[in-house]
Order: sequence, then C-alpha cells, then structure tokens
Amino acid sequence: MIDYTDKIPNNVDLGRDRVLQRALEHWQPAYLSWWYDMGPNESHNFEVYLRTAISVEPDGWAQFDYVKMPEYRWGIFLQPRDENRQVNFGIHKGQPAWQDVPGEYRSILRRIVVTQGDTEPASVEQQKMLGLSCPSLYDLRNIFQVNVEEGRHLWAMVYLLHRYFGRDGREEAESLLARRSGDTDNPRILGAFNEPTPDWLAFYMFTFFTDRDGKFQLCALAESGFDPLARTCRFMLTEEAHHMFVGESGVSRIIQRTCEVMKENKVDAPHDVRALGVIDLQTIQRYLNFHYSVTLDLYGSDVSSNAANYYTSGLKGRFRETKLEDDHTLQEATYPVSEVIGDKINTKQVAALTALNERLRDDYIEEIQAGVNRWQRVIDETGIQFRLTLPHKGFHREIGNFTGHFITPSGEIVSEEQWKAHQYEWLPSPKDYAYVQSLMSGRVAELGKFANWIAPPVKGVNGKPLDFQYVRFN
Ligand code: BYC
Repeated sequence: MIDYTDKIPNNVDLGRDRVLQRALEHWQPAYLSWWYDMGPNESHNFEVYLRTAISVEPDGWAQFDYVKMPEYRWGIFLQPRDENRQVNFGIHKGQPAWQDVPGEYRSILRRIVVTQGDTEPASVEQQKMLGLSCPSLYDLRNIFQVNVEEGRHLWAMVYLLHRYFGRDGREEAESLLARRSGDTDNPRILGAFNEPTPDWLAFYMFTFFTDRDGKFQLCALAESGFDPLARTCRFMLTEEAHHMFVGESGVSRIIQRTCEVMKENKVDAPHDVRALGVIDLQTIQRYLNFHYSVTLDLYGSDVSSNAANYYTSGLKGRFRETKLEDDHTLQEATYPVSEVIGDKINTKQVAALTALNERLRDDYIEEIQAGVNRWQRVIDETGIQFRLTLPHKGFHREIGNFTGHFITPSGEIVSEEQWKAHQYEWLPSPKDYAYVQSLMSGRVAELGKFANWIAPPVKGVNGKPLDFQYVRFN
C-alpha cells in the first residue's frame, strides 16, 4: 500500500482518488522495475544531491537534498487551475476549456499524450551508460537530475492516461515501459529517440537541441483546450529549462576548453588539437549538424493534416498562441514551406493550418540560432577564427519535403553519390565517435576536478561550491 502524500507528492488529490490509486499501484512497481533495468547504470546505491518538486509553489518545486534515485519521489503536478480558462483557438474557440476528454477527440488526444510520454523514458534509456564516464561530479549530478525529471515527465503523462483514458490509458501506460530506445522489434515512437547518445558531447547536444524540441512541443500542448494536459505541460516546462541549460552550458564549456588549449599551444589543425586531449571545433560542428537535423525531423511533415486537425480541434496550439494577434482559427492564412523541384529548393505558400509543424519548427530554429550565436561568442572572445553554423534546414532530413533529397549543409542539392562521398565532413564519422569516446573512458570523481576536455562551469548547483560532493558513491 502506498502512502500517497509522502511517497508521491501531488496536487491532484491522489489520496482520495481510488481509481487513480488502483492504476498507480499496478504501474508504479513496473515503473521501478523499468528504472532498475533501464535507468542510469550501476547508480542505484548512489546518493545524489537532487532537486525534487514537492509542490507547485515557488518554494516547493525546487527542494534539494541527497537522494538515492530509486527512492526519488516522482510526483504529479499540474499548474493550478484557472476557472475562467477557455479554448483559445480552433473551431471551439471561446468555449470553456475542457476538464474532461471530449469524446470525439479521445483517440487523437490519447495519441498525442502517448507520443509525448514515450520520449521521456526513451531519453533515460539513451543516456543510461553515461554516468560511467562523467567529466566531474557536478556533471554527473546534472545528468542524474535530468534523468529523474524525465522520469517525472513520464509520470505526468501516465497520470493523464490513468485519470482520463480508462482501460486503454492503462494499457498505453504499460506500453510506455515496454518499448525500448533503439530496439528493432519494439522501438520508441519518434526517430531521434532511437539514436544512441554514446558520449557526453552527444548528451549536451541532445539536451540543447532535442530537449528544446521538448520545450516547443510542451509549449504547444500547454495551449491545449484540454485543460489537464495544458496544466501538466506548463509545470513540466519549469523543469525543461534546466535540461536546456545543462546542454547549452555543457557545449559552451567544451568549446571554451578547446579554444583555451588551442590558444595556449598555438595550434589550429584538428589533428594537433586532438593530440592535446580536447575536442576539435570541426568535430563539434559535425555533432551540431547531426543533432540539429535529427531534431528538426521531430516536428513532423512540413504539410500535415494531423497538425491541422490537432489545431482545429483545439488540442494543440502554436508557440505562444494566446500572445499571437490573429483570428486563432487560421481559415484564410497562408504560410511558406519549402519544396524541392529538380535541383532547386523553392518556397510555396500553403494553407497555414496545414503548415503548423513547419511553423513550430521555424520558431524553434530562431531560438536555436540565438544559442549557437552565444557559443560563437565564446570562440570569438578567445580570438580563434572559426565559425559555427547551423546547416540548411534540408540537410540530412528524413521527415517532410526534404526526405529523399541529398542536400549539403550550405543548401545545395547534390547526387546521392556526391553526398555520400562528403558525409563525414558534415556528420560525425565512426572515427570521430571513437576519438570522443577515447577521452571519456572513465569517471572523473575527485572533488572539484574536471576532465581535461571541458572547462569548469561558472558556478555550482544551488549555491554550492564546485568542489561539493554532488554524488556519494557508497
Ligand atoms: N519519427 O503529419 P506528420 C520531448 C510520423 S520531445 C517517427 O508528419 P504529425 C523530450 C507521425 O507520427 C517532444 N515518426 O506528423 C525531449 C505520423 O504517423 P502515422 C515530444 C514520425 O503527426 C528530450 C506520420 O509520421 N512531444 O519532450 O503532424 C528528452 C506522419 O505524421 C516523426 C511531441 O512530439 C518522427 N520524427 O506530427 C525528453 C508532441 N514525425 O499517423 C523529452 C506530441 C512524424 O502515419 N507529438 N512521424 O502513423 C506530436 O504532436 C506529433 O506526433 C508530431 C508529429 C509533432 C511528433
């Protein structure tokens, strides 16, 4: 029997909801067994200085203490309800927001919740082995924080499935624990979540690029007319910010260290940079190209009737929907999308309703570009001559209008043969991965010490110093 208020912090009145309790009593042991199996490798006895959300109040969502991860209190939190909230877009615009699932949208809504939920355990699986090669205790603690919060985000979606979708919801919740990232028979739903995250550079890129897709998708779902989904996603966004910080600062620290070493030793060529045990900027650019292009695919097809239906039904909005000034039904509006014709990339106007995936992707690209500009400043400040760039939107794409075309990072259409002949100038090669992994062969676990290939962060976690014991290994 679970003690609901203590074990599962929540603001959904779990202590009095028998149906939800019964569903969770069944699911929670399965979740723990998944965590033991697929959570961070060999970490179950570690005591980790973690943040736990115990309420949605400003002083309650960030409580820090040492916790063994299997004992982490995964809670269920929704942003407090606004009694006056309405459906803000689509054909139901102006109606009171739904507190229950509208019957006619049950299956598409379930599908959205399942797709969102599936990414959360997937990312934990992808990162399972990284604790064994962490560059510092600070970074180890951060990856574990990300992992337990992705676990909590899974709980958030499972709460919706259990509470609002009856038996199908319970079955879907079980399937979320059964699929496995990269599995050939039972893979995770979306492409990027089946790619390996083999090293820490990949991890930081993933949390910068892919967690930011998480942010944009959650923002779109936080506009939903289905109020419990909107409120759940709002609260998830408070945690997502930390994940993107880990990614952006992680890559930034790697760039900083590389530039420092290049400058000190007056070297420039990748081979010479590698000889000094840091990651050359060219390899960082190739990782960037990979993670960016794979994440762009996560927005779905440029022209999508699914996306139009989600919007028209009031289930999934645009980024900052209520701040946009238009009719919020998009009956007449158009939006530009790219298409490949012969050896040219053209832009054509399509009905804005069908282009909502593309629009969200464009909003995302704008924010990504700003982050890449911040990385560029780190390089510029050291006086090193190197430009980090985002590849063309059509580069290395497998979903949408660019699929099947061979496009270079600068946006040129070439033959498959030409593209393949150059692919390892643009994407990490097996040799690049092997080199990066060779730097990360063991754990750096001395207090205050950092691996040679990464600069220390500007400050520690929650006001603690950099030489704080962020993880006790026991
Ligand atoms: N891989 O009309 P289309 C996060 C499928 S990340 C494989 O193009 P739609 C996180 C699609 O399912 C955020 N399949 O796309 C980050 C459809 O299948 P069916 C996750 C794909 O439906 C880091 C078909 O292709 N949340 O939170 O408009 C760590 C044609 O569909 C992919 C969400 O994604 C792909 N990349 O849009 C932890 C929000 N893309 O119908 C967590 C919920 C498309 O032919 N999901 N397909 O069987 C959605 O809103 C939509 O499902 C998508 C796709 C935007 C993903």
